[in-house]
Amino acid sequence: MKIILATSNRGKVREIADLFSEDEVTPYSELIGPMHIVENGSDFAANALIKARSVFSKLPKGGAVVLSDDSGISVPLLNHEPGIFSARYAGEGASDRENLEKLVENLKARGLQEAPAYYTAAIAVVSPEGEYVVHGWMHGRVIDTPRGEGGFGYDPIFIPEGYDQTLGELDPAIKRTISHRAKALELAKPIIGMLRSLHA
Ligand code: ITT
Repeated sequence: MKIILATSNRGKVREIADLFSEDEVTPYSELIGPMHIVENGSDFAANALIKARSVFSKLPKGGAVVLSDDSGISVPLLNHEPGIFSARYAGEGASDRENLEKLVENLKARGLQEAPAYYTAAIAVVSPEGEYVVHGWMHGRVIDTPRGEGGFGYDPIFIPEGYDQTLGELDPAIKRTISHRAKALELAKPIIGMLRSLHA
């Protein structure tokens, strides 16, 4: 089945395509060009639905199934920042590196070399038959010194529970089994399976 991804984040596209290898996964921009989507929801689920609905509404009516991901990292000792603002923590249009550096600065400003943290992913699926949202989480800690070049976003400062290396250093195969996105996509799989049988 063709799944249209409502994301412009190449790191997400890579991870989602790896986890849905049975299906044809296409980023929406290849079909309808780039879109500016205003993510003004008050939580991850609302923003995931906004993205998936925006893309769904621009596609020809019929068999399209759109999947989106809204995700971020939260640090309880920093009032759960950056949370839903993870992509724009250092300002609108900030790079992954700038956002990560702002988080490191804020840790240091509180005298913290590390702090507990968790990633959240909300995955929305929008299809002609209905809308669905599922969540996944990955717990661990953030550190004040980036390590490794793997993954994307905040991965060079995030150490998952049970590991000593950051997601920037660990094999991507490990992230594929333990990540917030992997867990949410595991729950999305039966939904996609049901839609696949309807669209076959
Ligand atoms: P789309 O809205 O186009 O999907 P985006 O990057 O703007 O792309 P979000 O609004 O969901 O996506 O913001 C997610 C941010 O959270 C992302 O830019 C990263 O900084 C961070 N993030 C989410 N998942 C991550 C992961 O697996 N590893 C590292 N950082 C992650």
